[in-house]
Amino acid sequence: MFIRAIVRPPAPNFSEGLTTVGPEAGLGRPQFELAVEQHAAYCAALEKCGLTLTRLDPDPNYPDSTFVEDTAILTERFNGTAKDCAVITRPGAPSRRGEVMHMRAVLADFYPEVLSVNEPGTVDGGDVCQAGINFFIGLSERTNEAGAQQLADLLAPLGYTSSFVDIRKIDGLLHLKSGLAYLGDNRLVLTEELYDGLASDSQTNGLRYDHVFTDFALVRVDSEQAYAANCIRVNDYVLLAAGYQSFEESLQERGYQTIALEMSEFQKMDGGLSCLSLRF
Ligand code: CIR
Repeated sequence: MFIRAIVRPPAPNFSEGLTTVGPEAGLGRPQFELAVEQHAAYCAALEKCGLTLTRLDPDPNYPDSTFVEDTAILTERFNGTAKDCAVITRPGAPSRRGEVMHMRAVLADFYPEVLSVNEPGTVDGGDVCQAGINFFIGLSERTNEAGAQQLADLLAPLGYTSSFVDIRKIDGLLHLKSGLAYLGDNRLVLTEELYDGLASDSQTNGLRYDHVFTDFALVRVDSEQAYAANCIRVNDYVLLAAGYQSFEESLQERGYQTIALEMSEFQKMDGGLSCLSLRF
């Protein structure tokens, strides 16, 4: 379960952050006021889930800093034997590296020790998906093998296992969690693209794709609903992007209470729902 979250509202120059979407994709540039409104609704949803929020000030020095999830890995408290921990990442995008300095200071208020990923490793929190005692760590444009290995080595003595998932050949997936989410109850959500991409890659490396997700029930999300796969289970609710009716219904049919949130302005900056908070 989660009891707290750290969030940081977008700064007025939020639209100057990194994005692959571009105006030509038809989504356009984000509107700051609307992003602030959407962020406020997101925070209210986290509070409805029972979380106490630490609200950091917007930071115009780092236009992408509203995507706090990329700066740290915080473990979910669950009924297991593994120990809680906090790891400060080393983001893969050079323009985002400085974001971690402030986050380290913030986390020091909550954790007696804050671990770190160091050079030459890079890790974005968006590539790290905890599923109980196991961490799925995406190898991506942002997270390299050295970073993934460092993170796995930090987690192992605390009682966690790690599995690496190579998404570098899967088009359109910035982070592993852009296409993968853990719902609890031993259930993973994943996009068709991720599922099929891992399957076709496995033909070349000789691994069976389902070995990556052995023992999990899988909820596959159709291509048209793919953006919504980046959902988050927070205690009694699943938060997901608004406008993805069939996926939302499939969650409800499985017994989840859902909260749908407008995410358009963050989507324009390649951001998903998970990346707007660090939950712990
Ligand atoms: C970036 O490219 O770093 C930001 N514009 C978006 C980061 C989104 N983070 C995430 O999905 N974990």
